[in-house]
Amino acid sequence: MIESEAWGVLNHKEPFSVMKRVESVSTIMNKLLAILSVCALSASLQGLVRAESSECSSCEKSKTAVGTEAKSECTAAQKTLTIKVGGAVCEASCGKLVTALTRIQGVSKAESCTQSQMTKVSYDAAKVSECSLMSAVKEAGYTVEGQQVSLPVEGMQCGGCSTKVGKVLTSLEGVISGSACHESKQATVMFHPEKVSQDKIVAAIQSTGFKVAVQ
Ligand SMILES: [Cu+2]
Repeated sequence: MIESEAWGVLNHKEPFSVMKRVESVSTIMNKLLAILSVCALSASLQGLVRAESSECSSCEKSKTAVGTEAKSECTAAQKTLTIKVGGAVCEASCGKLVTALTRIQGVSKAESCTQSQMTKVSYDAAKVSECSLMSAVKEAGYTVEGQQVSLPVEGMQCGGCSTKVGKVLTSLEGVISGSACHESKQATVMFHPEKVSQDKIVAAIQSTGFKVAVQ
């Protein structure tokens, strides 16, 4: 495939006839092939990295938005908190909530959706804790109705496996909703952070025999 692409490039490149005097056809073709394969390799590598660290996509965005300042925040301590917030039902209240959150030191990005009432906060876990973020939401006059996490689950092969995981999740005290998908290899759980911890959720999933890849 790469070879035919290389021929296409060769046939359409105009400066090729000039270069022909200096270098032989095979030398140039070899060089082009080398360049093409490097491009293809780096593209596939980028794809791989992107697929593995989808968590980091939000800080990729903030990097381009805020510039070099945000670059240092793209570390292992970068985390995302997704919560369902009660009271943020209009553009104005969502805006107020987002402003309150982004004012906190360590928060790189906050976004809120009026329709789903979901608020997503990207933060540096070394600077601010999940708990203080939720306190800030309450202080701003809103309620935390639930926290949502997506956990990578290994070993699910079919719908039966995901149903098994989903069942154990929904039977857990403090879990509002929970489901798993064997295709995306993910479990998505909405829970009351005061009633059940993320560790307990992970333990419940692992009790079904599937492994949760710890983030
Ligand atoms: Cu199965």
